[in-house]
Amino acid sequence: MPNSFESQSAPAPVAKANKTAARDRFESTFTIVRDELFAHFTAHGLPPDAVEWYSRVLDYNVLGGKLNRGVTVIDTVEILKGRPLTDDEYLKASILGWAVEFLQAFFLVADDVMDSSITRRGRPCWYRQDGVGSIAINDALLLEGAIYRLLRTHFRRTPYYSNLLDVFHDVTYQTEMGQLVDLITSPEDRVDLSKFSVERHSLIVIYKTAFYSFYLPVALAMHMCRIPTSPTDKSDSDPYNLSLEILLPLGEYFQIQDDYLDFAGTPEQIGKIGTDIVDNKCSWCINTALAVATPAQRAVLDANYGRKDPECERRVKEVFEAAGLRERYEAYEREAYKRIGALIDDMPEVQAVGGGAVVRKEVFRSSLEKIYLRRK
Ligand code: GPP
Ligand code: MG
Ligand code: MG
Ligand code: MG
Repeated sequence: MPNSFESQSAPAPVAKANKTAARDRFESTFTIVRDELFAHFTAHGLPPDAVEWYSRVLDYNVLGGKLNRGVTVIDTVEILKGRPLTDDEYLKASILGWAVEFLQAFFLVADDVMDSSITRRGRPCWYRQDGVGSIAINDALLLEGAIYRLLRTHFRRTPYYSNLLDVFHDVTYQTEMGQLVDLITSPEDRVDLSKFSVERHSLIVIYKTAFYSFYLPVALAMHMCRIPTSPTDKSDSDPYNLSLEILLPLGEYFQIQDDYLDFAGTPEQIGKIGTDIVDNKCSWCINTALAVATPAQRAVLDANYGRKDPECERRVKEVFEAAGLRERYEAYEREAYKRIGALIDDMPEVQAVGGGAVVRKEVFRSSLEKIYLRRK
């Protein structure tokens, strides 16, 4: 009997082909970004070995992912404009898309060091490559610096340049706040499962993931389409606040998928070896298991969670299985999809927000469909 995931129908071939074409077109613009950044390096008189190092940093860390965040910027600009983009609009949207992918690369290089991860996107983590080690910290910072080069080159003369800078700075800071809480909730040497809670988990994942993965691509597209902000308007009528009401729950759902796949996904499938159990992470899995564990199971979790020992990890996984985590996750995913779908349904079809610009709920529906039932 197939479980409910397997029995879900696969995306229609045409939709899948469109998705691949959109991703390929976006990927083809990477050379523009790459060449520009090299030219800038060279103009500073950096020697060939430095340019070569930078080239490896970019190719290894910016490419190889799903590119969902970058493609979302382009998709959203298209939805907001309600027509195919001109070449200039496409280029601008793709530069913003790459800027988001550089932010993601910056975070992942640094996160893998902090989480002592082993593989990423099916290859060793960058810091574990021969001769890299702690140079990865500087490489992460270079990836971040590249964002502001790209923005300056392509947007300095646009009236919304400062909006782009603000949103990148705000979202980066929010992600770092989330990463801080993630890290201090999972000390290596003091495992105390009573410190975990669903409230703490929710705060961690909204800050460390939702702002940069879901709000950022949409907010950049909205700025590019000149949807006005109302800095004094904290109410629901501000389109950016309204977007957050959908995109933060969506990002929370996405990180819960990530937490679940850390336990249930195979490395071949997710491209990384899960480390949450040995890293003592306050993940959806441990919180869910703690809520239903019998006293005996709780004792096993207390004795084995967060220990750098494969046998301890195996015992924790056994409790996760016995606690029915797979079924509970399926139920969670169905509930999240329905709940977020209802939030989108309840929005007005089109929000007129001045200057003729509109926010359409298709923006949010498209983000939800991109991640529903994802297995990598
Ligand atoms: C995902 O956490 C969150 C990030 C990658 C943001 C990191 C933020 C920094 C400021 C560096 P995760 O550790 O669960 O991701 P993964 O499972 O991909 O390692
Ligand atoms: Mg990690
Ligand atoms: Mg992490
Ligand atoms: Mg994870």
